[in-house]
Amino acid sequence: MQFKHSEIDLARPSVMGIVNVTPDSFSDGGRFVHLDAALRQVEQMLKDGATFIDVGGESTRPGAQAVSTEEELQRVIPLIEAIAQRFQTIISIDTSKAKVMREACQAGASFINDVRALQEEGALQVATEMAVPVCLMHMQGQPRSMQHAPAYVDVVNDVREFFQKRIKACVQSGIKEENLILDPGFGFGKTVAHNYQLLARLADLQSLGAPLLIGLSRKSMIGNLLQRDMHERLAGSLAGALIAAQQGAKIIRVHDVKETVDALRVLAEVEAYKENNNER
Ligand code: 8Y7
Repeated sequence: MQFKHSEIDLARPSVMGIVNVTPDSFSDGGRFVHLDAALRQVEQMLKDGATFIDVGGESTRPGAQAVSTEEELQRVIPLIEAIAQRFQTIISIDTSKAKVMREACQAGASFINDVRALQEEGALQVATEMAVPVCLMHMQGQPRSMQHAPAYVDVVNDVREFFQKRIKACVQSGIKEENLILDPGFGFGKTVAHNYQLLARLADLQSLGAPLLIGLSRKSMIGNLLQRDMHERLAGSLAGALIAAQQGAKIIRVHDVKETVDALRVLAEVEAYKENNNER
């Protein structure tokens, strides 16, 4: 897959490190202290083997309130500029807003990660103009209310049909099909059962032809199943990452880069033997 300054081989899964710039993270010290901490986090993630850094300034956690465009820009643009200046990596902008997409790409982002799959006003047009790879994520409803009563006929088929429609809209708008990445959106308008049904049949989404990105790091599908608090979900998250990678997921979005890279390396070693008659 071709990015602004680099090409990524998606034959093996890559890791995307999550860097959130949301209000709780600058409760004290203000924006400069925060920027510095975020840069140190990015540096560590890159040392640990991340290929992508996903920068987000809108909280999309269940129940989260909307953020204004100006606030979102103030959160993400200085960080994207600073990352682009210091590091050689692929910066992903996690946003649904057209203006944030444009300014983030101008500041150095070369990947758009949109949990609303380019359905907000102007987003499709800007993503087309920016001509960067785009992740289209599936969400039912909106973050504020999406977990109230998620319902599907068949979650895997419904998500697949959603992707077919969005791929068509994107291609009609002029986005190259090879620049599209799909994500089932674990936790976004889905019960725990829906999430596991999707994970169990992730391979079924492969036939749409686009690389799959998945994010389940520390999510409630892990926490609820295991009865674990946020900071006790690493083992469950690693298991989920490997299950997804074994079904062909190409980009794994995580908080714990080092551990995920290690887990994927063990899988890659086994795959190498399998592909070579159990020899290396
Ligand atoms: C995802 C995501 C979040 C995901 C993609 C969290 C921004 C919630 N989750 N983007 N964003 N896929 N593509 O817990 O699963 O990280 S935010």
